[in-house]
Amino acid sequence: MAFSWNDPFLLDDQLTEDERMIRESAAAFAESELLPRVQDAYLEEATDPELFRLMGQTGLLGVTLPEEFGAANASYVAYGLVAREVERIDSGYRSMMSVQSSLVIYPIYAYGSDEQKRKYLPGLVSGELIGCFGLTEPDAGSDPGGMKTRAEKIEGGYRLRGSKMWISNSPIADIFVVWAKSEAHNHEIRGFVLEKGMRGLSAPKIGGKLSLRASITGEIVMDGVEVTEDALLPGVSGLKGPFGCLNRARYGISWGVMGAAEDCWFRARQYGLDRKQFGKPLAGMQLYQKKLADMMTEITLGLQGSLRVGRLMDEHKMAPEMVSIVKRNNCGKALEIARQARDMHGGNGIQIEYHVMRHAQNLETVNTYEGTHDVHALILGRAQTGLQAFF
Ligand code: TGC
Ligand code: FAD
Repeated sequence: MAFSWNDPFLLDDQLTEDERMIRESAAAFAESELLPRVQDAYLEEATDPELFRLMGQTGLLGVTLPEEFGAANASYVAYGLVAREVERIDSGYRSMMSVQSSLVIYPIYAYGSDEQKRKYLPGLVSGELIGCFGLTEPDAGSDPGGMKTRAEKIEGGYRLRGSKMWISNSPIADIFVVWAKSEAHNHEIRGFVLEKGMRGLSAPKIGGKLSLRASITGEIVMDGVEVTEDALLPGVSGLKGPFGCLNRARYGISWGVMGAAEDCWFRARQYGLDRKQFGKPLAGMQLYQKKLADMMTEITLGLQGSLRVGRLMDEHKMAPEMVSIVKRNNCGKALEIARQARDMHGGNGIQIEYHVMRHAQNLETVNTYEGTHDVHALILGRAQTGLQAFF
């Protein structure tokens, strides 16, 4: 049997026909719609809201939802494959997709009322509506249980006060899934669905990021936003609400970062074949080959890990700690691979048209959001010792 250097463990053979089709359409979309835009978007720190509609038309949003909402009823493995293809171009584009799918569509689907599902899901799946997810606050990042946002009970509904920080998509969002401690529910954390234009709601952009520049990030400011009872997500209370969404988004990230890492690996290999120093191709040098071998190994193992967790998710056998293993490992490995690829490109590696430094910069964020590398280490430490080391 011949060795397939760019698919060493024959990942493709382990996919169903439907999964392969979704992967191919995501790859074609990424190549034709995302790749031509990414350099300008990154340099100009500009996010085109139209991309949500284009992703929706291609069937890339909320892929795991049933067909009644216009979605593909696909597997979690298929969702991971979409993340991998989109992040092969840019982590920011995958961020836009995964916030919409796992952090906005999923909570409305899993915890929402029938009316909320009917009202919001078709538009979110088609990309006509853009969503965001507000958990993090200026003083509550790794410790979301320390949030200060409050929902005060008023006649017929709630009044929300507080601010959320570092929120992907928020300045262009139509729909805001926000988490607040609710006075009427024993001060438990509850989810609320807010809409653009509500009095007291604003979402200023956070400018000046040196990472994830193709994905817009902002705050969510809630200055006494009054909502009716039907804005409350009725189906969940406590931190397990936002974490239920994060399990899915973190899992998608574990695939996505492998896409970015593969792009860096393929580019470094090609660069080494094309570029000659000391009279021969760089790819013929031992040190260069060791780096390529490390990339191939880590990516191959990382993809197999994500595939296994995806299959377990599809069989309803996922435990959050499994997701921590692949989120943490794949993000850390992808970041290291992108930094190596930048180095292997020499001076050219710092230029936008060689792509690798953009990936490396992006992966700094991806290693931090949705639970930092170290926070996932603490989750895994607690899981095997029974001792929590968070505080
Ligand atoms: P802890 O005591 O561990 O748990 C509190 C309650 O939550 C439940 N729970 C989970 N449920 C489901 N899935 C999980 N992964 C869960 N983890 C915890 C737990 O069972 C318990 O439930 P109950 O019913 O007993 O009350 O909570 P803690 O406060 O000690 O938390 C510790 C820690 C560090 C694990 C946690 O807070 C954490 O993971 N921190 C990281 C924060 C984070 O990931 N933030 C993400 C913000 S969103 C984002 O970054 C989006 S970026 C998107 C993009 O652009 O792509
Ligand atoms: P901190 O929690 O202050 O952590 C700082 C450092 O301390 C880290 O190295 C961390 O590992 C370490 N640390 C923290 N606690 C411990 C501990 N107990 N023991 C040892 N070390 C510890 N959030 C959302 O809600 N929605 C979004 O859409 C969203 N999008 C984002 C987009 C971008 C571009 C970025 C940068 C962030 C986004 N986030 C979002 C926020 C993200 O989830 C947080 O940045 C992340 O959870 C870390 O929180 P923090 O930044 O407050 O860091």
